[in-house]
Amino acid sequence: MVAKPEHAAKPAPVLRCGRFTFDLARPLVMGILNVTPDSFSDGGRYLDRERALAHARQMRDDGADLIDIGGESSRPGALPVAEEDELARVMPLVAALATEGIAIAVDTRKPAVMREAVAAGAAMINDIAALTAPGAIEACAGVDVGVCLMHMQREPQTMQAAPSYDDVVVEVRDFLAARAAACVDAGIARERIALDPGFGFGKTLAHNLRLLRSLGTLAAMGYPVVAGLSRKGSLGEITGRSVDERMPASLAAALCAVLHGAAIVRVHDVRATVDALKVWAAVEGGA
Ligand code: 7PM
Repeated sequence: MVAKPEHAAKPAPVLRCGRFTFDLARPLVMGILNVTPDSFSDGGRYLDRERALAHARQMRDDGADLIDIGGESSRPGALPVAEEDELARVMPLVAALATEGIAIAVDTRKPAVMREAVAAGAAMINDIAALTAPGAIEACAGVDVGVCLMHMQREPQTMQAAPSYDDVVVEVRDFLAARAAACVDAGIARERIALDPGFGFGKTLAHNLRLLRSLGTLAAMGYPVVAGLSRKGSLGEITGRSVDERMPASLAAALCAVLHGAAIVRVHDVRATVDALKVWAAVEGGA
């Protein structure tokens, strides 16, 4: 066995998502596209669609590396959305924005939506159920799409009723490790997998804070870690602010997540987050 010289060039870590290869030397910003019922009421009105497209382009201009587009099915307390409604709401946006060269993540649990999204040029599938639906792994294998595997305890309708763990970090880590292994076994390349502890998905404030402090433990599995804390309830609990007043708390949370090892932050306020990360990078770059 030949010992590797200490100075041997280590391949820079990357995340491959379709035609995009992201350099993980700096944190990535995933912008959340607003497709709430009030701003996108019937899933097809021209003005609603134009507004969503304009919002996505603004986030791209503000420095988002990826734009996450989702139906409503992942919102805590939300009822499942019919497949045809989800497709009608999401696919025109995916097709238009992917054509413009924007890296699009599609937030879905449904294999049929995954397949259509990939066909329309989506770069990543972001699944709050970590590809556990029958056929979901198969929909993402054999194509070059990236996948974000998220941990969730129970279902969105009931998950915040009484979240409980013996050890939240161990349970989240073991679940994500098992899901990543299932994906690798199915032929999804390691470089296409990201992991997410799922802040707020069946977690109390104390659980979320422990997970945030332990992102390094998750990152040690060798996959980039996604952190989604933007505007979430835990930030409201800490600050007493309503959801539309949580931008400063969200910035602090995103920065904390990066300091603890997150490679990707999923945020609403792209421009402010990019500025915060630039300051952090300038400080670290001088070290
Ligand atoms: C209402 C409440 C609407 C909460 C939407 C939400 C995550 C996600 C969501 C996350 C990944 C939100 C959530 N959260 N996907 N989808 N990680 N990968 O705050 O934390 O956006 S939905």
